[in-house]
Amino acid sequence: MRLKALLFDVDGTLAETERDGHRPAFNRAFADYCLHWQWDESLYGRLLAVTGGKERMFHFASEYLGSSERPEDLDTLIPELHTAKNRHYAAIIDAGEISLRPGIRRIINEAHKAGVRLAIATTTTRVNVIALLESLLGKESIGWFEVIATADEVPDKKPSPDVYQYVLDQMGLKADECIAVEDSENGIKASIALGIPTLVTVSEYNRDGDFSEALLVVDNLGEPGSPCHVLGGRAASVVGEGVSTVDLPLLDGILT
Ligand code: XBP
Ligand code: MG
Repeated sequence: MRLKALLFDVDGTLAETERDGHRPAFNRAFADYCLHWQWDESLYGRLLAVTGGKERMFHFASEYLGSSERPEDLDTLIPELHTAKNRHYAAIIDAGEISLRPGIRRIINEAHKAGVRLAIATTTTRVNVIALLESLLGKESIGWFEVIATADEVPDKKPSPDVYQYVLDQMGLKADECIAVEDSENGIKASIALGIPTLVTVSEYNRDGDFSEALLVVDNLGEPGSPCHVLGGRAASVVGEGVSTVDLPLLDGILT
């Protein structure tokens, strides 16, 4: 098999974590601090253009608050809000309110069994990734990922390619031996900058992104009885419209 590793983004890719996970967690943290900030679904969609929870709050404070509404101690406040937000996020995950997207458990199990190496390449904070993996894939799944690269290891966030470079370096892999699995334009910019072939599984907040550089674009990875749909990508014509699930033989076949 030419395919040596699958490199997974987290938010939007493994699970739809943004609308019903991070977003309400931010709002609960704002309420904890008696801030009258409220991120509704549509505002949050716009704010997602900024990757990283702390960066997103700084951006909101500078672009959406008038100078009289803007707290003076933002440099102290925002890290505290972020810690509170991540605590609320873990509680939401623990309560079982978020599920894996279709086909994710299947392809991770397939790769694990076939000896295709696995890694995480995300801009999210490490505690959030561990909470999600342990809760949705099981505690043992942490050991299946050879590298879990997060904002804690790599501060420069996507679309910077740094997190992917870190993963390739740690695993001693070349870009063309891997497939990155992403859901967003910022994500694919990061992977494609290094020439990593990228499978895009479009998420609810990222339907209109520019995915023209993708190897393949699908609506999800599909499950037996619940087929996925091919939306585009360089390999779309090779794969054809009849494909119902994205699996390892399919990915290996289009990695040319
Ligand atoms: C998603 C993000 C993150 C999360 C919030 O990144 O942009 O900022 O919205 O997580 P990815 P933090 O899709 O690469 O996982 O608050 O931990 O930043
Ligand atoms: Mg993502």
